[in-house]
Amino acid sequence: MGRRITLDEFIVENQTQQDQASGAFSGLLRHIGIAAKIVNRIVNKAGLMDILGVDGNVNSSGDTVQKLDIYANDLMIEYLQNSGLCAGVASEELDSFVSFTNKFNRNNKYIVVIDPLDGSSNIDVNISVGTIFGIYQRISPATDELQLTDFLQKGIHQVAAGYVLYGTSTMLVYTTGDGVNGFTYDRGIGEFCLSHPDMKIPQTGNNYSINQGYYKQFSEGIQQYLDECADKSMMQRYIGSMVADVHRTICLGGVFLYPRTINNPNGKLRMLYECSPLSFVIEQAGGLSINDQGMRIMDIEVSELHQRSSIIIGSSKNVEGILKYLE
Ligand code: AHM
Repeated sequence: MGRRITLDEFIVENQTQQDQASGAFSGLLRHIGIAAKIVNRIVNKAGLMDILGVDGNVNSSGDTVQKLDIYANDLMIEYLQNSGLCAGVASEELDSFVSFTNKFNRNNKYIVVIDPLDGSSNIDVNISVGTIFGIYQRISPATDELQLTDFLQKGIHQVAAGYVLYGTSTMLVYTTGDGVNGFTYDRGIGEFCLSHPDMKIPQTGNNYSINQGYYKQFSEGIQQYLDECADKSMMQRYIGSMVADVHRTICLGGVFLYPRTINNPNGKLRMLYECSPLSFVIEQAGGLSINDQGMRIMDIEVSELHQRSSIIIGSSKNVEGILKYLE
């Protein structure tokens, strides 16, 4: 077996091929990779440390905070700050964005949006969780303070996005707008190694992924679509960790849906931290991502940090096939 390219080597090689990839941008991706290794280590031995269970608080998005959410959040922010390459971060776990004010960071042109530990309610029962990130260029001049508008950007303005899946193996998958590549963590050498070059989602697939328990809360159109899936005996698969459900969808084809419900009339998932980054990845892999009104997620205006959205994301033919059921 030949030697595999490491994430660092891949980033450096790509940096020379891409105009937009300055050294700073590549360094930022590398630091996300380093932080992911540490989160991975902690997630792996969470049961041995006193970091399972709830923290006792509710975050800005209204979710119960797990101890590991806080741990992953603090760690990611610390690494992004120490990278000296990022001007600030908005996290699903924080009410507001964080501006890095030290002299190494304040003039940087990139900002990061992050869901440090997606699906964390699954962690206590040893089910896969993930980290999701998106990188944007700031809008405000690098000499000024960061503004809220630096973060309220549509998905199409992302310069990179990706996720880390802490699953049966740990994978980092990312795009810089030139296809999608996946790296599997090799514990023996402590490196992410290229294992899934140029990932492509099948154009169509037999899996559909949705929380079927909300059936009665969905619109009539979504209910009809689900009835049709059942009539065709399609495979229903739902982990309840978006990263894991979307990763399976990329690998096998099919569709992941989190439509509006009565309890979540705007959808549950967060535009900045979950929907936009994963939409960028899936589009780059050849798939589609829309909301349940048929609008492309990446084109939707973002007016608040914790804006929620419905989402239908997956193989192009599956997503196109759902359009006729939407209002
Ligand atoms: P979290 O950020 O609190 O972990 O919530 C996000 C998760 C997603 O990973 C997943 O797709 C969804 O919530 C599951 O929601 P539900 O339990 O309503 O099906």
